[in-house]
Amino acid sequence: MLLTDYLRSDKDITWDFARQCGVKHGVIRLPETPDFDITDETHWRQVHKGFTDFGITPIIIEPMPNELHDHIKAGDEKRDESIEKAFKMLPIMEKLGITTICFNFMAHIGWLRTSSDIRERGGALVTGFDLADFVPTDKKITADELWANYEYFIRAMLPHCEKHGIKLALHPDDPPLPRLGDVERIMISYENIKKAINLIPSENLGVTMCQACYQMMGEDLYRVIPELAEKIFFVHFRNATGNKYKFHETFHDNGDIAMADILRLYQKCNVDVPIRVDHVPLMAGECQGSTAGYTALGRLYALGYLRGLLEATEGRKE
Ligand SMILES: [Mn+2]
Repeated sequence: MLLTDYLRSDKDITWDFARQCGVKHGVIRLPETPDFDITDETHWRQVHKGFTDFGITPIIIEPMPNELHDHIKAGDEKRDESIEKAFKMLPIMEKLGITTICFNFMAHIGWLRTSSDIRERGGALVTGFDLADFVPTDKKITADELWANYEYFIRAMLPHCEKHGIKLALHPDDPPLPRLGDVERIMISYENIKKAINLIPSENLGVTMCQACYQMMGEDLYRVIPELAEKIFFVHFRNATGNKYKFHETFHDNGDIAMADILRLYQKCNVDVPIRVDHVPLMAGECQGSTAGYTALGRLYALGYLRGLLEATEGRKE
């Protein structure tokens, strides 16, 4: 598999750690400032050059820029304009060799946790979710509306993705619950994900295998990974413990998933795609800031752990 790391477009210490750990390929988060125009090739080139000058080749963008995607998921009055803008990203990505977009279809409420100070091993702090602590918002959307909005989006987008060789890798909902208050959710089970990626048959539509989401759904990874194998475009190497109603993140070696076994399973199923570590603990001496789950030291540990497991399962590559 191809070891990557998730990097913001403004250089920070995680760029150094990634390079120092041997990462050469980036999953990049595009700038979300008003001066970055996602339809402007020169803006992309500037970001791209920042990475390549540093020795990191961007290959995936994650997430789909929220300035577009929020409208697309909600299906509001800015949807069509947003989809038109999304089309314009694709030829630019093609020119730059960025092949994949990791996207999700959670409307109004995205990745959600109810706490960020649960004690994990040795007092490291992790994020967690407990449905009992969830406070509903005034937002509303139904599963039927979401399915319609999803279909509208991929029906429009896929022909352009096919033309430019860009893959759409669907990330499951996190937490994978059917509703949070009046906000319903649809990418909450293997069955629904299968329905989503088969709705319009295309080689350019597949999944981001966020392992812990499937585990929290209650799915059997030893069934899901072999069945989805050809549709797995990208892996979030993530561990956690609990279930979809109540769970928390863990160190990568300390959750419900046997991580070495899972890497051997990918290998057995010929899933040879980019992989990145996901959601790490806050370790001693660090500040959380606004980056719960994405702090540097836990990531450093996770990267080394993943790199070691990859070498153990695949042999030394360089
Ligand atoms: Mn994930």
